Amino acid sequence: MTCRRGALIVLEGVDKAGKTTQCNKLVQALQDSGQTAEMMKFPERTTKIGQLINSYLENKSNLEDHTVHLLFSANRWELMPLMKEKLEQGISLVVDRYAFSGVAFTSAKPGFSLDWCMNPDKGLPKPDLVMFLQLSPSEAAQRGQFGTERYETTVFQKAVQQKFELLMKDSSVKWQVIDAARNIEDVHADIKNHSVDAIKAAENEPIGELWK
Ligand code: Z5A
Repeated sequence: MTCRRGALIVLEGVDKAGKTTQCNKLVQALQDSGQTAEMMKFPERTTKIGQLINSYLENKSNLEDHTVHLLFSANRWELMPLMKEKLEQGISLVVDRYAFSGVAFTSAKPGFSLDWCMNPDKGLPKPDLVMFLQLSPSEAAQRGQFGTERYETTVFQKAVQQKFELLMKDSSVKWQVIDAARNIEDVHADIKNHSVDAIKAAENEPIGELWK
């Protein structure tokens, strides 16, 4: 590695918590302050695997539950070389959902253990910071109706939230809970502060392996 590496920063959270809004603002703020930063999101719907996932999420096709879980994971693995390359070039990546969404959404379905769900993502680049945007169901409801995609129901989202809470107990991952009920600028200021610290801390550290 010839330069200081970039940091892998992930935003997770329930539906409508503001993940996409905050990822965009964070990348802009980092760039404005002279840092090299780019945004990525999962699922990345443009690849061949991503197109299968997109069709499933839009309820245009059905896939068996184990199969779709593995496709979500494969969608991360297919972008792993690019992610590593960018991090090693000193580019910080701000990522909208990652393996934690993968595990939380599938394990909220009947018959899936957390452990089974975590296995396919073991060894992916480990985030230097995962910020969980916390928002209650009633506050989320004030941000508009659920859309028409699969998983967008109150009951399922509550089950997902509980799975995220289990994942956050894992101290091998650096979690930071963010109160996402505040206005966009206040949430952004908080996220930016944590991110600047994470970028500094990651500079001289090797890229870790998730859940290994
Ligand atoms: N999924 C999976 O099953 N397995 C996996 O491995 C992965 C994902 C990676 C697609 O997600 C689905 O795939 C998702 C999980 C599953 N299913 N669900 N549900 P997606 O990321 O493509 O889309 P999304 O997750 O449905 O987006 P979102 O959660 O609805 O939105 P968000 O990114 O958290 O929020 P936003 O778009 O930034 O903001 C939502 C609205 O709130 C918008 O009008 C904003 O202007 C407003 N907003 C944002 N912040 C605020 C504040 N602070 N105050 C007031 N209003 C605000």
